[in-house]
Amino acid sequence: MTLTPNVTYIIKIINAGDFRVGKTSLAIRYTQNRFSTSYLPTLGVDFYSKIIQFDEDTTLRLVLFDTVGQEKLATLRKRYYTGAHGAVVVFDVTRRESFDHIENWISEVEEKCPDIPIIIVGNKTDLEEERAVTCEEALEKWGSKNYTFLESSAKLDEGVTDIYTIIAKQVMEKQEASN
Ligand code: G3D
Ligand code: MG
Repeated sequence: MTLTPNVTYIIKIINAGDFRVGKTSLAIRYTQNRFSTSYLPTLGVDFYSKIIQFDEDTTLRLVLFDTVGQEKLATLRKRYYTGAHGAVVVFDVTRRESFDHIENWISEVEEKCPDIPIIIVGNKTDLEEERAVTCEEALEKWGSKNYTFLESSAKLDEGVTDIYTIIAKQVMEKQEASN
């Protein structure tokens, strides 16, 4: 973590998960408070940033790194993981396949960034009628001591702030413990 004027720490958060689960939408919702229905992959932006007041004397700049269509190209993802402090692994609650792939994404994150906090997110809860994975099942599988499981809707702005507030907290706790 780097010390800069006005910002106490810069924290790099990466996202992972299948294509179209809502990774970019979550990052845009959190940093710009909007939900874009335009064709997101063409944006070509690879990170989003937001400054938060963590506690009375700590200001954090969260830098959310976003894959821009590299979900299918493992070789392109290597550089992306470098130096990450935390990871958000996303699936789409309406697509079981994306839930089944969580394991692979976690393995890759843990291989490239051993020992960073990981939050698992079931996104698109607004599509309740199309749900293919229940909250209970996901919680049972991933809500263990090692991971935090949360649900969100980038569209309705539900649960989004929690994701990044909790991961920031976990990163800071880890940092304090290692100091
Ligand atoms: P990705 O970055 O993981 O590839 P995107 O995913 O953020 O590009 O989102 C993929 C599609 O899912 C987009 O649809 C986006 O609008 C939609 N989406 C993302 N989050 C939500 C959500 O919480 N609820 C619903 N209903 N849709 C969501 P389009 O069709 O716009 O490309
Ligand atoms: Mg994207």
